[in-house]
Amino acid sequence: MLLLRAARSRTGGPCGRSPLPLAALSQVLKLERSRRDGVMFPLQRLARNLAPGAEEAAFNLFQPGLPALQRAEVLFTSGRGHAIDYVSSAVRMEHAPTSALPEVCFIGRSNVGKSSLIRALFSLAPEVEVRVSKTPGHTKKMNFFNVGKYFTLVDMPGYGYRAPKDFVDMVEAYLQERHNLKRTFLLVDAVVGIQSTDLIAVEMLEEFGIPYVMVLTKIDRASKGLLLKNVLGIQKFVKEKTQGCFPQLFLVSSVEFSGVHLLRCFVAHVTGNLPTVEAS
Ligand SMILES: Nc1nc2c(ncn2[C@@H]2O[C@H](COP(=O)(O)OP(=O)(O)OP(=O)(O)O)[C@@H](O)[C@H]2O)c(=O)[nH]1
Ligand SMILES: [Mg+2]
Repeated sequence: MLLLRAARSRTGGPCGRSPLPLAALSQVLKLERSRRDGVMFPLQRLARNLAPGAEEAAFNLFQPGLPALQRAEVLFTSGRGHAIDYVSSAVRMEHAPTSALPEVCFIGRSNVGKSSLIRALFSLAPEVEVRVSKTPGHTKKMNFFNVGKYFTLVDMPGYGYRAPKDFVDMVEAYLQERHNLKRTFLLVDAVVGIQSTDLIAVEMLEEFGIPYVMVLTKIDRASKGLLLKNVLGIQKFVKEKTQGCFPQLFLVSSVEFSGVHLLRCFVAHVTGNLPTVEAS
């Protein structure tokens, strides 16, 4: 569940959270080179472990330079005249806020790390509190956030274990009816890879013809070898079995902030707020 803290906390009041280490690019840039690359571009960093001559195309499709990452960070940083706000929650489409803004949503198995990732993306707007839980099935409603006048981000309840019983009705209706939906982020646990319930989500997205992106979560929990194995397996799956999935995977750790800066940039890009993204 997501709660908006009092506006006064924005100025560092009693409710405010201070930004976490590595939440801002300025902190990441102070790291030594290989650690910095791992935080900013975890997938490309992993590609260094590929066998010589291996196909690398799917590792390098979206690789923005520092100026684009910095422009995206500005969008994700709240300030005077640029509020990042929790809007409302809904269990049915009739209750979803009407929005003309471009929208992105985050779906995936319960406990895969959707709310944690959104909290990491919003870490430079400490007044927005995104609650996560050790027990699966925490998020029970669709939660809508506006990022200034630029785009809306939606946190979804998870499927699988203890999912709300009307999850399918809720998310299916949302995916079919939400005309301003620009991209769906399908989160998959990097340690265990694609599970049978994830295949149901993939089938749904493919059937509806909705453009989506796979995000591998909790990469801090996977060894480099396991991560590479799972990445190669999922890349093969995406290439052979999907039409609507973006061929590049996004790797994230909401604990270590790996991939979070790149994902902010991709969200800004797909919502039309960063039309030109120069390569790094
Ligand atoms: N190590 C590690 N743990 C994570 C990461 N992301 C999330 N977690 C943990 O995973 C658990 C579930 O995280 P949530 O963000 O609540 O998962 P969710 O997908 O929103 O779950 P539902 O709301 O039930 O659908 C929590 O205990 C988090 O602390 C990560 O990147 N690394
Ligand atoms: Mg959640």
